[in-house]
Amino acid sequence: MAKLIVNANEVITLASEQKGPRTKQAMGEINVLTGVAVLIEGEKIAGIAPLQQLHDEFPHLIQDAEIIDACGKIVMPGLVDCHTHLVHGGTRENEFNMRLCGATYMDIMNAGGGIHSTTLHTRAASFDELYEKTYAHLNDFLKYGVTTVEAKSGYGLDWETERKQMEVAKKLHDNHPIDIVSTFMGAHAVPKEYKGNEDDYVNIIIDHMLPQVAEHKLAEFNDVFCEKGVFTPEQSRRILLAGKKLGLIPKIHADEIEPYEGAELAAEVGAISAEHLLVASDEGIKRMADASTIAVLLPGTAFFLRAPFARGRLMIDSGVPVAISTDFNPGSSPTISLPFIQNLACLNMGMTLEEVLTATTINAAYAINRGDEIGSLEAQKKADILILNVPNYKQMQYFYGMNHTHTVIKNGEVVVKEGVLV
Ligand code: IZC
Ligand code: ZN
Repeated sequence: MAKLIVNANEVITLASEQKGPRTKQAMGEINVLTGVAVLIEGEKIAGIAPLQQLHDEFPHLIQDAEIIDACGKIVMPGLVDCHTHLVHGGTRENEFNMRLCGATYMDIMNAGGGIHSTTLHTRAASFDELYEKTYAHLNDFLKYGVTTVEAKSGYGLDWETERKQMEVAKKLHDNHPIDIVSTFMGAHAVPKEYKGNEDDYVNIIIDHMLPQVAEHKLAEFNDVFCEKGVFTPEQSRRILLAGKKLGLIPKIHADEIEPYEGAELAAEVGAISAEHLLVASDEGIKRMADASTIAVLLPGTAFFLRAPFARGRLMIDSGVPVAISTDFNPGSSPTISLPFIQNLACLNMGMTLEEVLTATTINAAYAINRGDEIGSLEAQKKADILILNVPNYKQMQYFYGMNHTHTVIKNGEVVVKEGVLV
């Protein structure tokens, strides 16, 4: 049966003539429609137009469509969270307290905690334990209006566990309403066993892990933590180019803690995106703009690590397409609230209310190579649609720290109603 959303005060479509990720002033053009209804057929959007026009174009569909009354609220595309470390064992609240007492993220990691701590917990967890824990996290994402999530491996640092993480993500993609897009991140840290022999681990990733990821189609992207004390730009380049040869699209954790020419490397290897970029150089930003590399900015991490925020305003003005994401992970950003991240981006990276919507929908979709399917409300795109409990989109960020999600429609099905999972 078709569905028809009526009585929306605003329908924010994010539709545009411009194909590809939005840049510069196009990031601010979100296309706010009034007086229109949204018609859904099966998993897809059939049309968005004034009711009479939909009646004329789709008489049979409209006739017995189920009516969803938006009651003066706003309608927009489902949010896309394009950078998370979704599948992981354990939590790291003790490290949070250590950081509040003065320890840094890197101090903790170098002392064997941080990513190494989560690796121990993820190795120890069974497939079913990881599946159940992550399923609960996904329910929370859905209640906050997120309908697609990218998920990185990288807490195994051995093949068996990396594979387990990606297979958990795959099963969740099949069974949970949220769509999951997988990224292999064997190069998230050098496992303790390889301290002093870092290149041996790099060779294992290149010769052993990447070919299996590609052969078994366990991921679409290949990500590296290019950071002082983790992987050098040279090691990162080798890993990313080896993956690219196998069809895995490069992504980079770039310039998160210390400047390391990660943005420059992303542009050089043709990465789809460079992520974090807290301390990216002017030259790196310029090269990303020239190469159309998407900047995936993660202001929750800057907030939680009390680090300087990425220069989002400068990146947009320089022509870099910007997406924003939670970076959901147990160390540097344990939140699933993409609406809160939108708020941080407005207040700390100089982005406008319109730009943060673009950055969490259509540009985020492009950052995971899904720009043709999701991220905007257009005929023939997936019916991933939110009804938010505000009368206009400007109130979303104005009433901050709240969850305005009222209804979530995923693949044409109502999965959250009045804020509650159905
Ligand atoms: O578990 O600390 N930066 N990877 C790179 C992270 C943060 C996640 C973590
Ligand atoms: Zn990350």
